[in-house]
Amino acid sequence: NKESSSSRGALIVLEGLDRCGKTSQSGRLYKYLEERGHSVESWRFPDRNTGVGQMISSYLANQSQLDDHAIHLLFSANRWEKRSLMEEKLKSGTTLIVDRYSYSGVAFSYAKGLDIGWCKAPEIGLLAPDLVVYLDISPEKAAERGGFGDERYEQLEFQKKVAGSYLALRDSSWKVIDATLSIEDIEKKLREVVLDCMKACHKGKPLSQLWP
Ligand code: 2DT
Repeated sequence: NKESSSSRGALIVLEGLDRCGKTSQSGRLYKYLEERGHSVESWRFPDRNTGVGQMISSYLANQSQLDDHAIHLLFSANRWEKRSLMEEKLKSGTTLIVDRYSYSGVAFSYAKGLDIGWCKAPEIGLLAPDLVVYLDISPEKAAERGGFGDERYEQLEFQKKVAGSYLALRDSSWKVIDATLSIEDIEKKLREVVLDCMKACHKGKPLSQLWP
């Protein structure tokens, strides 16, 4: 029918501090949607598979040093190099579950002290998510979860600043889920907001661009 032939996928973004459970929840959500026959893909940023992604990866592993502005622009470029594929997928009806997006880009660089307007500028024109889910956990609680890893940024003091940045970025459209609930409860809440969003996109909610 007419509606299904023009229906598009949803751009769903998961954000939150390191160790908030984003990655395992996106995996569970992907499996759930896939098993129900939805066309869905699981994406993440940084996408470490591209040339830019490899530069980012070596920076995060402390194997290279870069000016804060330079690495910020690389993270943004890493989204720009995936933009056309992203649009193609969404328009052809595939829902994308994306682990981190422009909000991580701004939150981490702003936490270093860069100007927030400057941080947002290179993201203008990227596709705006249809849904942003924030998995909410305090930096202290996140740190208790077996500690952080060895990558740059994975330190309590810095994570506290990132939490502050996310607060500055959050708006009323974000769905905030308490990340200290059980895995199953989080999964259930996540499915609800995601299915609602997918329905709206199927019904013709237009794709839009950052920053709305
Ligand atoms: P993962 O541990 O999720 O792979 O993230 N980051 C991420 C930024 O500073 N800017 C960005 O634009 C993005 C997407 C967050 C690796 C680290 O990179 C940070 C944690």
